[in-house]
Amino acid sequence: MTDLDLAQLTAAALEVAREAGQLVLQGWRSRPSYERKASYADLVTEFDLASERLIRSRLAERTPSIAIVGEEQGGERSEAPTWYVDPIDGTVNFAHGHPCFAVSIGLLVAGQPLAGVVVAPALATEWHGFVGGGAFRNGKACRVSETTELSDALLATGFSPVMRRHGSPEDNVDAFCRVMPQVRDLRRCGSAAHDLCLVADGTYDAYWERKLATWDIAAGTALVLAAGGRLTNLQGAPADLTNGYILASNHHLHDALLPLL
Ligand code: 2AM
Ligand code: CA
Repeated sequence: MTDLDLAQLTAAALEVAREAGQLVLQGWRSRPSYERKASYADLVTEFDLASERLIRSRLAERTPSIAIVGEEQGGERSEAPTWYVDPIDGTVNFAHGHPCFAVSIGLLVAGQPLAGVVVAPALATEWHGFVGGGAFRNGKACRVSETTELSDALLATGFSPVMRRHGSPEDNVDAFCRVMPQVRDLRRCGSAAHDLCLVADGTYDAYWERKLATWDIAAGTALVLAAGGRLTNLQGAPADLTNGYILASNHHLHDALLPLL
């Protein structure tokens, strides 16, 4: 599909994400001030902005031929190899001092997630990998789980601010209520990038969400695929990372979950 050196690109992005993670960690639990973007639940802090500036300048030095699209500064979407940067995924958590937030950098080529790095500095945990090259958690190879029964499964989901706008006909609450009684338990931790990494490393057996942004999921979906997982939209068709309706699973539970979502 591509003659990019995915191992080299992933290694470069991991170093950049680590540096951004250390920058962001300095602001964690400092009660950073924030501004509301589209809604009361869609925030930006000075650390989101500083993290994206740092990531952009480092990526431009290290991988000058790869385009960049970031949550805070935008960029041009195309079929060409592009880094999708979320300088802090889980900004609401970050702003409230909750540890589930991450720096996320994913590589898309023709819309397909091929490589990803996610660094969660307050959890001292990082994931990296690329499709065909495996996935790694803190440097150790990881894979999706082997769970085959919903009753044995730990799942995760989320409610993006777009989804939660009052009166949305596509409210994820209905799906949450259908899945909850069928599974061992269901988490909602507020960072899509982190949730996807926990599918990739076998902690969660599956994760779904609606209306995410491409930068929320570019890295995490690449890691799920690198770790042997399955990724579709909520109808079982190929996932479209531009509209952000995704189900990521360990394969075994995928077909049982689709009708519930
Ligand atoms: P963020 O913190 O980078 O904004 C919560 O379930 C998830 O929704 C997080 O990954 C969060 O990412 C994401 N999210 C927040 N605002 C969003 C928006 N306007 N569109 C899509 N996803 C969003
Ligand atoms: Ca963000």
